Amino acid sequence: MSRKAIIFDLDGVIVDTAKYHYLAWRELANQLGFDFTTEQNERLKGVSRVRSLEILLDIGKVHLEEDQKTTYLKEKNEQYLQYIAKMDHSEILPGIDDLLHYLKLNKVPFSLGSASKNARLILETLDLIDLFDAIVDGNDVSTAKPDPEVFLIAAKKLGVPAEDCIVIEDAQAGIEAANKAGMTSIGIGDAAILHEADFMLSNTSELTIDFIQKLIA
Ligand code: B16
Ligand code: MG
Repeated sequence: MSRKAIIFDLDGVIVDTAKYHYLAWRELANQLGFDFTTEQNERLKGVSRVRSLEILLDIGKVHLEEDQKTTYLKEKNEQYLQYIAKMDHSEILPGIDDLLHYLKLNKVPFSLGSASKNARLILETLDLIDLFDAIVDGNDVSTAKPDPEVFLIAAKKLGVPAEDCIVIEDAQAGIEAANKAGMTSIGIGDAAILHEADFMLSNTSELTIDFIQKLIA
C-alpha cells in the first residue's frame, strides 16, 4: 500500500450542510404532526435521501403511501435547496480550503464521494468544483453507504487502486463503506461513533496539511 489519493465526503467534511438538512426535515416532521430533534438528526447523517425519509417516518410513527413519499421528498429537497442557495465560501469548514489548494498544487489526486444528489450544485456554490479531479455523488450510485460503491467508483475515476486511497468521512456509514472498500479511513467527529476509523480527528481543523503529508509520504 502506498497512499496517494484522497476521497472527501461532502456534508460534515467540506461543509456543514447537516444543519440545513435538519431544518428542512424538521419542517416536514412538523407538517406531519411530530417534532424532530437535533439528536435524532444524527441518524440521518451520511444516509441517502430516501432512507432519511424512512428513518424520519419511523421516528414519528407515521405511515405514508409511496406516492405521498415521493411528494414529500420533492418538497423537502425544494426547501433544502432554498437554504443551500444562500450559502457561500465562508461556510467551508476550517482548514479545508487550504488543504484542497495544497493538494491541487502538489498534484495529489482527489475526488468527492458523497451520498448527496445536490453535491455538484453545492461545490459550485462554494466555488470549489474546479479543484476536484473527480466527483462521485448520489446520482452515480445504485447502492448507498455503507456499501463501498461510491468510493470504489471514485478510485476508478482517479485511476488509483482502492488500497491506495484515503477516505475522509464524518458518518459511521461512510467509515464502514471506506473500510469495506479496503481504503484508509479518517473519521471526523465523535470517536465513540466513528471508532472503526483507522485515524480519528475531532474536527476539520485537525486535518492539517502536515497530517496529510505524513499519511501520503
Ligand atoms: P441529498 P454526504 C449526505 O451527504 C448527508 O450527510 C445526508 O444527511 C443526506 O441525506 C444525503 O447526503 C443525501 O443528500 O438530499 O442532498 O441528496 O455526507 O454523503 O456528503
Ligand atoms: Mg457526511
